[in-house]
Amino acid sequence: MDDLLRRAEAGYSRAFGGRPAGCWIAPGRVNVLGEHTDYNDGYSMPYAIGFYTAAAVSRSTSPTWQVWSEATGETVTFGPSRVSRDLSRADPVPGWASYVAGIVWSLSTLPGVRVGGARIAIASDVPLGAGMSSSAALEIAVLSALVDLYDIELSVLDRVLTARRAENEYVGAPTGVLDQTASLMSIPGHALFMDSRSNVIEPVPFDLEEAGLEMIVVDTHVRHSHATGEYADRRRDCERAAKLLDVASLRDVNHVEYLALPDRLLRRRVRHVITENARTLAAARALQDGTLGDLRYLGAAMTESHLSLMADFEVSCPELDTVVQAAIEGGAWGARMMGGGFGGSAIALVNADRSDEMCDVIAEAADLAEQPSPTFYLAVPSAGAARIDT
Ligand code: GAF
Repeated sequence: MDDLLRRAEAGYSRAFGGRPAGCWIAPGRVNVLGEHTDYNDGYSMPYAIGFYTAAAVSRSTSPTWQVWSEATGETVTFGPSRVSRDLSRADPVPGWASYVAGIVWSLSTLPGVRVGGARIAIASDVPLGAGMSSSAALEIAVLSALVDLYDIELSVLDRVLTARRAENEYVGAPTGVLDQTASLMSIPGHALFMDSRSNVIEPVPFDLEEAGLEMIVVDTHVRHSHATGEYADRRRDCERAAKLLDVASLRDVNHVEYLALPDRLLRRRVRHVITENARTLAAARALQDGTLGDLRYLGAAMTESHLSLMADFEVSCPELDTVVQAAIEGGAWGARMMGGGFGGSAIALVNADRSDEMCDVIAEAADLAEQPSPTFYLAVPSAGAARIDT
């Protein structure tokens, strides 16, 4: 963490001179269970990982936003016209800076809120584009900074919704609230049981170390953006099915009712959402009331989740399947693809004393399948966003 903060501050000094008013950090996330459920009003169970994005920020007197990024070495500058609602569609700020511009835009559309200019330096340890929500980490770090620096009163839920709106309406990625919620609200040693309908978030004990377990994240290096077609296609399938079934969202459908859908593909999509919600709810309740006994018993539900995402929701890819199969055959308690899918990362729940061996087994499987050599990370349940005084 010290190194990350130093890099953000040093970047700030190099790009803008002087010292920032403060540093705000926000983490990436994994999701234990509950995939493609958030935009169906359903359940999920993410937690923040110990990889953070840091934003070293100061207010500026002019109404412009200057954003330097360590990853690109470039400074992007934008002004009010480029974050206005109309121009956001016709003339958006391009690339990674669109997440920052989206936050400024989203905040500025809230009633009574005025966001002044800022100088922002970004450094990040969250692997980019690997399905660990580097974009939500960036959004939440910048949002937290602007909210503090401009004394904007915003509840935690409104922060989540403001960040999601930036992503949906400015960047153009039709995502749910999973990533922003995890980045903002996570608690060390816990996962968050999220109900995306009521927006009630309940921390559930998730102490991997105490259980002698580790969660390995395996980045397949297959890249996919949620702003492109397939994620939106799945979302549309769900909305179409809900409409045909005459319900507000797929949260309201049970195992019998969905059989009324004539279209097999839609039935598969709905079956995933129903079973994924059931798995996540059962796991969260068992963790809450202590009946699970041991975290390793979550493994079977994780693997079932993968099969459902692969066969029914069709969002996996050969590289993710290779990782999951190798992990299971190698003795993991469970494994699954994670996040939106079509690439990115898988997670595997393993005995801590076997995690090195597991990485070797997975790397060998990728090699045999002639797929890119994966990168491994440990996902320790960590704290959500914070201001750090340096
Ligand atoms: C991505 C989205 F950003 C989330 O909102 C969620 O839908 C997830 O894919 C799938 O569960 O991470």
